Amino acid sequence: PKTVYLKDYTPPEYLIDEIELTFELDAERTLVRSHLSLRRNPQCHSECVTLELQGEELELLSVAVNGEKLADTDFVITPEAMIIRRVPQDKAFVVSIENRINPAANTALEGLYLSSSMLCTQCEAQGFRKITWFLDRPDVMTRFKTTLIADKNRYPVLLSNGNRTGQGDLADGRHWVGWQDPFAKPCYLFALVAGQLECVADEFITMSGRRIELEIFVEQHNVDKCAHAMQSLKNAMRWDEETYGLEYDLDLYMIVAVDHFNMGAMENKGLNIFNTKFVLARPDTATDSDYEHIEGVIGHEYFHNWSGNRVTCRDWFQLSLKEGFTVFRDQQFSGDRTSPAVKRIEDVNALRTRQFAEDAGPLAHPVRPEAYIEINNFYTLTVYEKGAEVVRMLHTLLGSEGFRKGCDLYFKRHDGQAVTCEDFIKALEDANGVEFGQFRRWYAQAGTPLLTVTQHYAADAKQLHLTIQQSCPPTPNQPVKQALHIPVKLGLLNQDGSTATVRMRDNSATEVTLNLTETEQTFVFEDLPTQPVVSLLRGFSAPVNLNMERSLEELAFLLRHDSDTFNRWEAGQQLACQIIFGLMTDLQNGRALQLDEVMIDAYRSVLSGSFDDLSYQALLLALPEESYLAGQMAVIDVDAIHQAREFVKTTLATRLRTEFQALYAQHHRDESGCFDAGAVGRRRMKNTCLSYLSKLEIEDSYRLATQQFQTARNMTDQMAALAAIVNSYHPNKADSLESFYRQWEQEALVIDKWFALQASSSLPNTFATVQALMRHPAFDMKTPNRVRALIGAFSQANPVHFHAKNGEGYQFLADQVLVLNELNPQIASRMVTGLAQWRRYDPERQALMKQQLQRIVASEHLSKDVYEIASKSLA
Ligand code: HT7
Ligand code: ZN
Repeated sequence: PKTVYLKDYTPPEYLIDEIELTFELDAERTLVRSHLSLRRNPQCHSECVTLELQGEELELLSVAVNGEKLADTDFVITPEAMIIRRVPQDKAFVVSIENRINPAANTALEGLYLSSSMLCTQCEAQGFRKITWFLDRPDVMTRFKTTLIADKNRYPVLLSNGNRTGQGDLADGRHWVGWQDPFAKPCYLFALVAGQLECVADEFITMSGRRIELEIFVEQHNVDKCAHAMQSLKNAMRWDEETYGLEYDLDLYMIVAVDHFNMGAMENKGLNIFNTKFVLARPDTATDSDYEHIEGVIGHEYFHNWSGNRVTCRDWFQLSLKEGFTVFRDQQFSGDRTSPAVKRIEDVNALRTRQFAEDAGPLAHPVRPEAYIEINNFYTLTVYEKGAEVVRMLHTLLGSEGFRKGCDLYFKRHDGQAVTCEDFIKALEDANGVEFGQFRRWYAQAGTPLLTVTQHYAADAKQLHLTIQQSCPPTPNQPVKQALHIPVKLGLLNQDGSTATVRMRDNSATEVTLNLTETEQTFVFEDLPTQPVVSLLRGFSAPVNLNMERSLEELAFLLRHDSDTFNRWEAGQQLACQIIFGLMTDLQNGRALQLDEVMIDAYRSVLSGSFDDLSYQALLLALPEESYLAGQMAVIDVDAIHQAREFVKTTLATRLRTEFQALYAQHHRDESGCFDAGAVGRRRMKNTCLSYLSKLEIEDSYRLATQQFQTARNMTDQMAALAAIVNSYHPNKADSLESFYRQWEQEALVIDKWFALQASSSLPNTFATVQALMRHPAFDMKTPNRVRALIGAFSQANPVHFHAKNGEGYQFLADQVLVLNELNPQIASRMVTGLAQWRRYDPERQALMKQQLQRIVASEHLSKDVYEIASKSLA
């Protein structure tokens, strides 16, 4: 397959000012008629007189230029394009095309497809070319006029981008609706939806007093699960006005929820299409985390209206321009809506466990990649999450006001344009009169930098000398790394836990941001009568690994006293990590395990502390995840990690049982339907206690879990109780799973939870359960949410069983990848990532994983998606 390079970018030879699209919709035979108003791009001076339009898997009926039908000799159709040999050069012209497509056969869910009985589209990144021939690239921005025609009974609702311009009935039982989008947009933002849908409507009055109609379309049985999504949308609209001064531009904002979707949601102009998972919520069907994710994703897609739609990407290498920036914006929004401390910890946790692994493996790539085979493979944690960290660092360096000034200039300067990451940085620079020369390297250089920190306290001079070295391991195609500009936030603590003043030369403050720009730099802090405790990289001010020697006592001290909420949590994580790694060494050397009292005391003090934010307290009690611990090891030993971590959890539960029981009782009350921070926090604390207590494997805990399971009136509590039952040797496990299934059989999203919970259990026989679940009547390979719930959870959230020494997990995954490859290449290639980290394991596992990757690469009919991930993993 062909590789596309950023260095080869050239502007388009033609532009399409307008498209008139007509769809005669039918599940199996949809007719597409399109009139493209084209002209030569004045910026492009090539001599070429041909026109090449992208199109795939289309049946051509006719093509004409300026109304004259083309003869077979006037054009060529290849599997990927239509090449018209000669088109007018000196004036605008119209290309008219008629083609047919089969949405029902489209299991890849890209282009126009059938989801349950509804027709819908997904055009990002290159799905429009599966609808009709077009210049399918984001720097071609076009005004769309769309007419949808369909059977009125089967498809009473017909939606597309922009404003409704007309509608009417046709003689043959069909009807039509016309749509016009006044904003020119790239075709990846085109959307249509047709189906039997109910509309939940509301309105929003913008800051300038305009009335916007808000409409959420769902299937009839989901109408009672839209209130939270609607409220989230209104919250997001208000927040973007207040925080960025950005107002919505059309008079109508529509969201449609579909069952079959490859990702979370899509920001099509005025017509967002969402995975049902990120719309539907009722207290008894969705957990508190689901509620938070819905608000986050609704916000994310809404924020794209400016960061992505009004200002879009010049080419797909610039994807992080819209995605990194929009993730940063949705993180800010969610932090403001819930708890900034908790949100930051959750985001960093996800970044460090997942993105850092990507950045350290064979699929590592810069935030702005330089080459791809299949662009769909580059909707990655690096482009999204690391991209957001890069924007966050710019925010840190400029401060809120400076950042806002820069964004104002960016949106003003580039409104209606398709631009680059460079344009974004330039706007921030110009608005603030600063220069980010070296900082740009964050966009081009892959890999996670490592900061190695040493300190020296000179008592007589009352000075602390802090030396920070930066390095970055090589990544594919980038053997040598350059120094980055890294903002490092720092605070100092006195021995009694109070804040020490940070004095550098003539400046003093309670906290500073150090600008690390060299490979090694020493910073001197003055006027410190006693040696302070350093709190470094506060708020996780840069996406780096930190290597700084700390005693358990020092970490316990920071866990008690650090005023930075992120670093306080981080101290607890590092304390747990050190202890777990010590226990793993004991295990490997056959020594009896014993938990250090420092850990027990530290957890006791968290349990007995007084916290306004109970969600934060619950996070302080969460042990580092197995995947985070794995990321810290040279050779990952999944069994030792699991055993050592379980030992810590069980010992904490045993030693602090009274405290856990008391807190459980204190926070246990029925607040179903209540989603304020207080109620969510109480549920989090209570369920954290339940999770610890279930490790005791005693009658008392079993009773607690059963009681909660049977009486819960909200999904957070019911799911937490079921998890406690499923992840222990609870005697009622089978019955509970069965009754849960029967209770929720009709709710697909709840059944996804039921699959995922079983697939991720570390208890014996899970692999057999997974195999049985693959044959369960509710399992369906064509539904991405189900595939992620079963195959994804098993291969990505069950290290002990997926990495079973006999290789059965690997073989299972490869089998499923090959089946999925035929149905849905995007989902198939996402599943391959379970094997990508093969070099991190012991030689036996390496060989087994590699063998499955080789088997995948050698198989016939491999999609570009799967080929790229599997072959790069092996390279
Ligand atoms: N911008 C959207 C990306 C997306 C997507 C990409 C490839 C294939 C399917 C897709 N569905 C949605 C989502 C977002 O980041 O907002
Ligand atoms: Zn996005």
